[in-house]
Amino acid sequence: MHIHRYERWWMTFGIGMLAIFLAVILFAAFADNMNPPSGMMQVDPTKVAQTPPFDKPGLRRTGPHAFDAYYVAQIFMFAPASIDVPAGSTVTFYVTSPDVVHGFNITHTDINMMVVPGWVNTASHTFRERGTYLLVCNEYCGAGHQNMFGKVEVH
Ligand SMILES: [Cu+2]
Repeated sequence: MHIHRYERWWMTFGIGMLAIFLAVILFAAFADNMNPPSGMMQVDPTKVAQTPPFDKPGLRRTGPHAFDAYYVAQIFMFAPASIDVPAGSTVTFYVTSPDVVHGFNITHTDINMMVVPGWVNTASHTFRERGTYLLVCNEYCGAGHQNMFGKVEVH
């Protein structure tokens, strides 16, 4: 069977690209150790209010400059609505939802998570600059979505 020269170039190019993509994925997985999350925390969405630590959402100090912040995102509020930490603190956020999918986005940081009922999402940020950081829900979650916000005060 005769394959036109240009056709052969395109096939070589296409197969070459697939080989490069595969090499990038394998490199990230094995050399950079980038893997999908495993052992993620789960929580029964119908029992969030009774499940520690989400039965008492809020800030816990874990070290001189370290905090854990446990949040419940629900229609249409965040609990806690506001937290207060000293500048230079690293805060690890743990968020879950008892109802629908919400967003958890803290402005001027790289914290931007999807909050899915049944799962605990987590991310950390070191707040070096003083100020008030706005926390917003950026996943449309219902009629009161625009009222769903909180804040992080860094003093
Ligand atoms: Cu929401």
